Amino acid sequence: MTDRFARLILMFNNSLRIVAAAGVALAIFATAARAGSVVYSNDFENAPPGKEWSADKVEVTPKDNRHFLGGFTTDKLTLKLDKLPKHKYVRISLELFIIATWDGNATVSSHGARIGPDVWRMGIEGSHVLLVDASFSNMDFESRSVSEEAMTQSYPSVLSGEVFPAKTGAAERGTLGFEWASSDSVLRPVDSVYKLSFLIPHDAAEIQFSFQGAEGLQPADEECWGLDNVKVEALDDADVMRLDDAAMRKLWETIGGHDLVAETDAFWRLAAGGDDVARFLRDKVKRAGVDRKQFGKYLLALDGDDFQSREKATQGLKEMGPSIETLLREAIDKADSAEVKLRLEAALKEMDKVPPADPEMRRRAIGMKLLRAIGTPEAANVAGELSGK
Ligand SMILES: [Ca+2]
Ligand SMILES: [Ca+2]
Repeated sequence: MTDRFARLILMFNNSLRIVAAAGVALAIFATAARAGSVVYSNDFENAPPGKEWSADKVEVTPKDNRHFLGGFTTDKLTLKLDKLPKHKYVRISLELFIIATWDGNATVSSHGARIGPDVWRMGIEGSHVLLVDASFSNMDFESRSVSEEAMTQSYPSVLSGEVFPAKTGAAERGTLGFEWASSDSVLRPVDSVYKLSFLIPHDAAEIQFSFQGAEGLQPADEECWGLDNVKVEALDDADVMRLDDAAMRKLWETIGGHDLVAETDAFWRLAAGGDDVARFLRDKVKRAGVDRKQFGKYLLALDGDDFQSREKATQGLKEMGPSIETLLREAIDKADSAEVKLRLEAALKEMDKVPPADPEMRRRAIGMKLLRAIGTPEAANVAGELSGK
C-alpha cells in the first residue's frame, strides 16, 4: 500500500454472521438438463486439500470463519486431476478471495516504491491462453494515501491494461472481515470475492490448473489471495449447449457492451465454441488495414547490422498498432535470432499495455484474442485472414 505506516488490521468478529447470499452465482454457462459429472469439489470446511493441490495451507476468514485455501502471494499453486472419465469439456468453478490492500493498476507509490500492478493469473498447464490475467484492487474508497491508479483494476476485462473501478465484477465486497487502517486511521474493509467459471474444450485424462499472484504483490503488507468452493466437472457434448448462429450473435453483441462481467462470460462461452465460432468471427471482426510491405521492411531491418536501424524498426513496429498483432506473433514463432525475437516481443508487449480506446478496435482486439483462445488451425486461418494476409 502507498502508506508505509498504514497497518492492516485483521478483525475477528464472530458475532456478525452474515448469511452468504445464495443465488448470487451468475448463470454463466447454459447447460442441458443432464448434469455433468463432478470430478472434484472442495469447500475446505471439513475436508483438507489433498495431494491434488501443490500446497495444503488453509486459513479462516476473520468474519464468519470461512475456510479457504490460502493465503498465497506470489507462490504458484497447482491443482492436478487425473483419471478423468471420458469427456469433451471441463468446467472449473471457484471463488477467488482477494485479500488486503491490493493496488490494482498502480505501479509505484508516492515514495517511488514498487507497489503494483497487483496481478493474478490462472491457466491450464500446456495451454498458452490464460483464463485470468488481470489486476485487482480493493481500494474502492478515497483516502489520502491511496492514489487514483490504485483505485482501478483491469478485471473483469480479458484485455490487460484496461481501467475499471476497484472491485468491479466482485460477487462480494468487504464480507470476509479483513480491514485496513489508512493514514486517516479509518478502518475500511479490504477484501473481495470473485466467482469464476470457465468451460474448456478438453479430452485428455489429466488436467492441471495453475494459479498465481504476480508483479506488485507485497507480502509484507499481507496482500494475498485464496481459493474457495472449487469445483471441476467433466462434461460431454450432451451437457453443453451447442451455440447456434443466433446464440453466437447474441454473445458477440455482449462484447463491447455495458456489462463487463457479461462480456467476459460471453468471451469464454464463445471460446468454448471452437471452429463454429472461428468461422462466425470471420465476418464479424473488422479486417485490419495492415501495410504488409512496411511490416516486412521493418522485420528485415530488425536483423540488420546497424543498431540505429534496428532501434528505428522496433519503434516503427510499435507504432503500427494492434492490427499487426497476429503478424507479430507469427514472426516471433519464426524468428531465428534471439535479438529479433526480443525486439518483436517488446513490440507485442507495448500493444498489450495499452488496449485500444476506440470501441471498434477494442472489439477487434477481443475478437483476435478469442481466435487465439480457440486455438484450432481454423481459428489461426481466420486470424491470418483478418490480419490482411
Ligand atoms: Ca470454504
Ligand atoms: Ca501491491
